[in-house]
Amino acid sequence: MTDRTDTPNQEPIPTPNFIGMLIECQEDALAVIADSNKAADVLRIELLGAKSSLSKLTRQIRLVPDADRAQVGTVVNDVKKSIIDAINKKGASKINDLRSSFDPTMPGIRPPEGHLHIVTQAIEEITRIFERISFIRVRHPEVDWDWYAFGALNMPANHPARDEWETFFLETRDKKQATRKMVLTPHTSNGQVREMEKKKLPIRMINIAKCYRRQIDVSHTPMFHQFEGLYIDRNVSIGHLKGVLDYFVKQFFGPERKARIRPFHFQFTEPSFEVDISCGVCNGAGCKLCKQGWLELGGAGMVHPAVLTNGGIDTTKYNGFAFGWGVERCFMMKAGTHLDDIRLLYSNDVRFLRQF
Ligand code: FA5
Repeated sequence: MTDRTDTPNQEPIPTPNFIGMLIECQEDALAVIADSNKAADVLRIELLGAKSSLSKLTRQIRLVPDADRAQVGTVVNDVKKSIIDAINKKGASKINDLRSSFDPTMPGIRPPEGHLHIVTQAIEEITRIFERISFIRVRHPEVDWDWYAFGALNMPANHPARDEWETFFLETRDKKQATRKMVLTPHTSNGQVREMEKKKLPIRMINIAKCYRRQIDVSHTPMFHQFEGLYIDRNVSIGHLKGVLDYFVKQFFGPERKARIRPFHFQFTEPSFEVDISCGVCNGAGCKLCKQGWLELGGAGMVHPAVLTNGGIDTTKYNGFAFGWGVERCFMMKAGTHLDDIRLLYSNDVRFLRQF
């Protein structure tokens, strides 16, 4: 498009010349609109904006004799209107073109489908397995009073056993403004006494929740999940505990995987055990993830009478067992996952997550 105002002009412009230049500007603009595929907004800026040839020419109207300015102004307005009309018409015809080429019966483009995170999938599977033997999934706080996480579990303040949980503590104030300790729950065992306080017996609880500890390496993350089983009834024995653990291992890991129970110590169970499963990465030969072919999944034991008493349960009539295992560790040990670093689960790398 020719710019008729390239050279700043201070000389008077005869009215017919100015009108001639306006008409040329209009013709150029209409030709641009006809040939261009640009959007209406872009054309509006290009042809009518402050830097357009028309605007620059209009600014020179002061060089037209005073007596003719009103007449020239009318021509300027007409030229502008014709350009605006042409741009609008072009925009409308583009939409009509699109409308006529749009076939609503064509199959749509399917958006990519995601899936639940693998830890959520594992939680759902674990829930289903325990539901089949009448355990009920419950939820308890993931930020809880120190009492439920430790005190009620037979670990009074300053008890050395608390150190094993590498806990994040929060200082809070209760209703009376007294300082009280809360914790980011380091295990799901805080749900034990909370469940007993519901006063509904027998208890068949499966509590799955987030846990937090100051730990990170190939088999530890600062946030992970545990599932806590609690069974309280009359005449519960270690045989019942072993039966439930065997049932879970066969259902979740497959009939060929082996579990073993080792004597251990927890303040809140007596006797206590740790449960290991043969490593699914090295098939028991030993690798960087496991300890000589076995990976610890969690703890278990018969609920300590002090814990039952803290939950208001009559220990002359009732007893029970509890277990608490890591969800991520269980998922890693499942046949076919071949995961040798727990941190991968939370790396949020979709190339990794899409595989499951
Ligand atoms: C406990 O937390 C006990 N509350 C378990 C228990 C419940 C014992 C009921 C008796 C009766 P432990 O600290 O060993 O125990 O943790 C249990 C499991 O949680 C571990 O075996 C492991 O599978 C998982 N786990 C613990 N810390 C982490 C972590 N930082 N990252 C990932 N998984 C973890």
